[in-house]
Amino acid sequence: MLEELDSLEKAFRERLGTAGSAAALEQLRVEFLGRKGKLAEIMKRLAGVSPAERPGVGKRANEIKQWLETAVRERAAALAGAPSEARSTFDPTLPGVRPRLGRRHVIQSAIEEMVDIFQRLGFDVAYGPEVEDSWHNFEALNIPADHPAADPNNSFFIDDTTILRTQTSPVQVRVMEKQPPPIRVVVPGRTYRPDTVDASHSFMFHQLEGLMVDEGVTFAHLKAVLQIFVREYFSPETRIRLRPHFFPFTEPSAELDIACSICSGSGCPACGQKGWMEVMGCGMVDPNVFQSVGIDPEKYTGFAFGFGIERPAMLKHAIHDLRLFFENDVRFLAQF
Ligand code: 2U9
Repeated sequence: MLEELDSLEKAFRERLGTAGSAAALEQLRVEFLGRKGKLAEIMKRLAGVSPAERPGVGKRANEIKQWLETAVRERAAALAGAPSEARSTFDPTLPGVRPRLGRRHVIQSAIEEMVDIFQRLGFDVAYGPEVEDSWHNFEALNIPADHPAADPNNSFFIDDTTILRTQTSPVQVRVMEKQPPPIRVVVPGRTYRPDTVDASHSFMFHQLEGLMVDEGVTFAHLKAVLQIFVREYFSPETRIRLRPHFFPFTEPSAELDIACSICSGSGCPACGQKGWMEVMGCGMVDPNVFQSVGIDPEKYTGFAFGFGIERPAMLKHAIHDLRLFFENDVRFLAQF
């Protein structure tokens, strides 16, 4: 009888795998577990088994009964969740669940808007590494090792010669290494300086820098390009002024102010009563920079400019605190 029980279990196993619907499974259940089923038939004959063997056979029969019942239950559950059944409960006429759409970050939108203006003026866009070697970040840009900008306290360093870039200028150096003039390129991207965070400073901020190199490029070209940029980005009436300044990588150098976008130049708290707001630095590429990338400074001249993205974006959108850009508060970000 133990053998009969074993072969019953085996037969059930084989049939279970092929029971592909709830109806087929029910048929199988009746055939094996029903009142007149195969198992019941064997159990009926239990009384005829010798008293010595009876407990063993009874125990085995019970085990098989329990196993069959569990297997039928599990198979029924699997069939209920199967795709063929699920399809029948799907109603394609019900309205869908609308996914929550994200949007561009306001800084990314500003970058795209600015880059678009320069692209229309014929500039290409270039990107480069944020982890930079100090040669591309400092030496090639005529920033000597004893310049305050090159002080290890003024950058995040990885080792003696590897830092997080403090400006996007190393990318223009890489462009000049790879490509002969004429060059017209703008470079947007993240930059890093160990500044204490406040309403107008952050250890990470974005810059956009530009470079044009060709024969006969002059300061007049620089002024025209920046004038057009400012009128496009802020408003067509925006006036600019250039003040002499010093940068190691440009000579001569200047800072560019725009007439205050709040008071149009008459003086207000936003511009500290000056009527002007400083927005960027610029100048003619220093011959030493050309020399370090193997461009002949006797043949070519060039202009360069650079500015932080956050400040013009704050002016344009009347944002008073730079930290808002980076706190990831959706209530703020969803407004742009
Ligand atoms: C090369 C040659 C020259 C890029 C320039 C500035 C002036 C400048 C600062 C403004 C505020 C950076 O965000 S900020 O701190 N930048 O004033 N940047 S000229 O000059 C270059 C760049 C690359 C090869």
